[in-house]
Amino acid sequence: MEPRWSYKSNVWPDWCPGCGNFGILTALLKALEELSLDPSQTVIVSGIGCSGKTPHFVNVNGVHTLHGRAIPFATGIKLANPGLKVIVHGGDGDLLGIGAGHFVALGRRNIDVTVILHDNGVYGLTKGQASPTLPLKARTKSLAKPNIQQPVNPVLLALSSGYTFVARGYAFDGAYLKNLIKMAVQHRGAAFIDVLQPCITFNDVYTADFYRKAVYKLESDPGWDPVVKTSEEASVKLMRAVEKSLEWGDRIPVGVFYVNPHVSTFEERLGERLRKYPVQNPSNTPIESAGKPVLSQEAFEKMFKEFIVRVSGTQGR
Ligand SMILES: Cc1ncc(C[n+]2csc(CCOP(=O)(O)OP(=O)(O)O)c2C)c(N)n1
Ligand code: SF4
Repeated sequence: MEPRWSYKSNVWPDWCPGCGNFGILTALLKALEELSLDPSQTVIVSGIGCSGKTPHFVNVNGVHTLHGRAIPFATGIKLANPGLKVIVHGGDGDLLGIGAGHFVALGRRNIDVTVILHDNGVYGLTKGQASPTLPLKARTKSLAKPNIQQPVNPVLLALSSGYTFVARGYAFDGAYLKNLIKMAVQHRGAAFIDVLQPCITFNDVYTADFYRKAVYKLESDPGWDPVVKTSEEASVKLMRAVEKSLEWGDRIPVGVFYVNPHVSTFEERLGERLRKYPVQNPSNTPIESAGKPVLSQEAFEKMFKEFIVRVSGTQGR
């Protein structure tokens, strides 16, 4: 069947030939097509970096934001219009360096947003500095001396931050990555995919050859089942996922580490506190009518006074 929409934009991807970002983009385009997501109801949000260019190459709504700020933008978009599908693309410098606090906050809140990490171990756009996922003592060709910092483990950080869908893929296994993206986007809650992405220009340690030898699929163990069936088994499944997340080196697992569909989303919790939120949220609340703000000056002042917090010692002023 012909796809309903064409998701590939006319902007030419200017990544280096052979970059793993191409694999991620292709998998994303295929996933959008197979899910037949309405482009007008889908938003891709990125930060800065080579990975940050992704929204330009996809024919859905897109925002290319500031370094480390893709998740706050995505949070605002989703909470203003909970009906949208929101997907974040970011590099490991973007999401786990300058944006690390926001990365944790999204998991803690379990907002229904998918985060796709282009994990290349370097700051690609700024010419190969060591990024948060490069191991201690690793020395890529762009570093004058071996890396002096400990790495962050993205899967472990996502699990401990509260993401309710956590997976890892590999940029050059497109069919497999496409399925992970589909599952993550369909998951209700904060979803995370760590994508191993060769940067052929600056990282000669984590090459396609390195990954080809090391990567194996979690489900090759017939006993592997990452899905939490009842809330009671959540901690057991989480601990198994944590254990697997520590595996790195000669053998690197890819696949779904953990899925917990039993946790409420931030949007649902907001709806319990603000009863009108599910039907009347910022996206469908008129703010102007016939060129005038809907809220009159008097109504604004009344509302403003209502929410003033009186601080003790100010004698009621
Ligand atoms: C506040 C701020 N600091 C620094 C920069 C410079 N800068 C641009 S891209 C980038 C790093 C991108 O690395 P990463 O997020 O790993 O993405 P990649 O390019 O590897 O995809 C940096 C530090 C910036 N744009 N804004
Ligand atoms: S610098 Fe690295 S990450 Fe950036 S486009 Fe080139 S190969 Fe890809």
